[in-house]
Amino acid sequence: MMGYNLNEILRNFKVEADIASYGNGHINDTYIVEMNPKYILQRINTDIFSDPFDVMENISNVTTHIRKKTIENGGNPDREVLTVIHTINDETFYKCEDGSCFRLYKFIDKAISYDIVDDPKKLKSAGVAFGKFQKYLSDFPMEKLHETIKDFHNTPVRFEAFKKALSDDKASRAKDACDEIKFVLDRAHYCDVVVNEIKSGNIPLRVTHNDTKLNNVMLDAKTNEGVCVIDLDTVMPGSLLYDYGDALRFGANTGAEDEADLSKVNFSDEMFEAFTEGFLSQVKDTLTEKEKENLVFSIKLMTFECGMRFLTDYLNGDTYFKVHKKDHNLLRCRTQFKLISDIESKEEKLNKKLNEIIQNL
Ligand code: ADP
Ligand code: GN1
Ligand code: MG
Repeated sequence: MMGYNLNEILRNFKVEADIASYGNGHINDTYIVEMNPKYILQRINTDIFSDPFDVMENISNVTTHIRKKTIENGGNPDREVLTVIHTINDETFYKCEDGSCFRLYKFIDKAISYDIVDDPKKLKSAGVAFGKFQKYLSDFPMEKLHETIKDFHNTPVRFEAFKKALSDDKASRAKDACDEIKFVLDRAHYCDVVVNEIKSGNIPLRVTHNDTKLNNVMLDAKTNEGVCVIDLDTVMPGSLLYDYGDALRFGANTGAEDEADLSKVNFSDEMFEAFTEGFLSQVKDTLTEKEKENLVFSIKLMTFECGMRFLTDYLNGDTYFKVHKKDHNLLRCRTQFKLISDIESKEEKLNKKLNEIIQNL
């Protein structure tokens, strides 16, 4: 909240109320606006999203599309899709004199975004919500979307960034991450599997969310059903595998993403089943053979990519992800690599279970 007069900023949205920091996002600055009804005020991270206009145009178009589908299907558009509140000048965000950009959303009430769950029903609900999100956007004109972060899930490009961070070693930390660096280098062959299948046309591009962390979906506080998919900054053309793999990277972790005690970090078979059932129930009609073949691999890939990004940021001196403690990015990287080892040790079993689920869809 430092440095900004948030009430002053809010006046540009014709609202005035109490404001407090909110949520556990790693990217944007999020505040709750306490009034009736409530709102979410967010400062867009323009170091990461260099063109906020493009971001907000994507979000406006995508939410308009989902709103229409929600109404057609008898849902509640005020709750089941983000609502962007315009400024008094009818813009989708407000730009301050110093260049900071703020947006205002309707607050999704009586719903929870979880950082961790131990109830498979909740993860299944998240799966249904993320699957439905893709389904609703399956006829969205993909060419309308801006690429808000270039090469976001291009794992080979992420690998190059990692190698550069390693050779620059700006923060002199490479010596403290020898095992983690080796872990990445040993798995370099994971990087281009999905991008190559996309390039050769074997895996289709779809409109995807690209950041399907469990805390980017709101679940109903009473029923635990999925309510609304949020954090739409990275909605771009991508692979269904990115959304599936990333959601399980986070949601099937028995520990927190930054858990220091790695004995608490395991890949849960039960959560894997629950999410897979939920997600595939929504996308089963469009799923291709190549996508099916790579579902389990995609969990490894997305976990690898994310762990490598945390490690890259650690080596660069913590310039991307928000950090709240010493070696935070290294701790996060370690949990991801522990998950990968766990998945690698039971990949066959996971694929067998997956095939059973697919057969029963
Ligand atoms: P980041 O990109 O930093 O992750 P998010 O858009 O995910 O930012 O917002 C951070 C957190 O704020 C979310 O995990 C959620 O808990 C809360 N949040 C965001 N938008 C809303 C909303 N419209 N209604 C209720 N809570 C929200
Ligand atoms: C960031 O914004 P948030 O906290 O939902 C990141 C994701 C990572 C995730 C790791 C725009 O997600 O790509 O997977 O952290 N978002 C961006 O927790 O880089
Ligand atoms: Mg988020």
